[in-house]
Amino acid sequence: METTEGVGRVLVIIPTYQERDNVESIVGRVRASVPQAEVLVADDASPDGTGEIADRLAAEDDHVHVLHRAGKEGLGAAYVAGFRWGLERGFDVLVEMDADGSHQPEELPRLLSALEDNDLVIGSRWVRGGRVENWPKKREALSRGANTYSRLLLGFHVHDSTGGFRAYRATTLRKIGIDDVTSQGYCFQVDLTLRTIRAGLKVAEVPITFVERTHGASKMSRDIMVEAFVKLTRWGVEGRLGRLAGRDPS
Ligand SMILES: Nc1nc2c(ncn2[C@@H]2O[C@H](COP(=O)(O)OP(=O)(O)OP(=O)(O)O)[C@@H](O)[C@H]2O)c(=O)[nH]1
Ligand SMILES: [Mg+2]
Repeated sequence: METTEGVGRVLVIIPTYQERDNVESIVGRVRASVPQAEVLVADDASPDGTGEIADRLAAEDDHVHVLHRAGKEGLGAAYVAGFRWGLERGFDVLVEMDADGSHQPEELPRLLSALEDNDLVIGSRWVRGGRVENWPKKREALSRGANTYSRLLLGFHVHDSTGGFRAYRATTLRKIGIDDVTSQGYCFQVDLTLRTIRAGLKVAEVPITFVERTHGASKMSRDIMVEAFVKLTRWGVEGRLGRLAGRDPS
């Protein structure tokens, strides 16, 4: 069996909003795939009872925890709260993973072993060996387009900077600082990628198979896409102006 000893204590953070039909299965799969890791479900008071199901799972298993948040504040805010929870409790590695089954817990051991030589490991759909299952062509084009845009504009070499299946060392999060992160959707992932690279830390991409959700509804919205486009463009322009003026863009 794969161990996580090489990277220390691992916390897998799963943000949830209206994931009643997914939460039990995803938590169970994480516990089976990386038994040493602990799980934190960060629920934004889902009206469908996701938080109560998570409470039951936590009562049955001391490696499962629940962070109940007052209301829906977005993915970024849920992760920042989850990271803080884990950093305060001395975890060495903080993993981000969706609840909807798109990110497969069985691929986690590969991400964690890559973290032994890196500061951030991103599960990537858009490197050799990575793929998506059951995604409409439109979603694929959007994700590829957003990633190409980020890469060209921000000048980094990451192929899936919007991807949300990733593992951070605690030292990485402490160094880049999370207290002033306000980005929410895909933008949150790009924001933290950029911070990690600008801090001079090592980022690796590991190929994953991303599976479209089969239960529940997507929380992806027009606002999230607009936020990503506006912020990415701003960071790109600011970075270029900074370089022109001979300043460090960070
Ligand atoms: N706590 C919390 N979790 C959220 C919020 N918005 C989304 N999530 C969770 O974040 C994860 C990703 O959201 P999804 O709706 O799957 O978004 P997506 O993966 O971009 O969209 P699809 O590919 O269509 O599923 C899921 O586990 C959601 O339940 C939120 O406001 N608060
Ligand atoms: Mg999803």
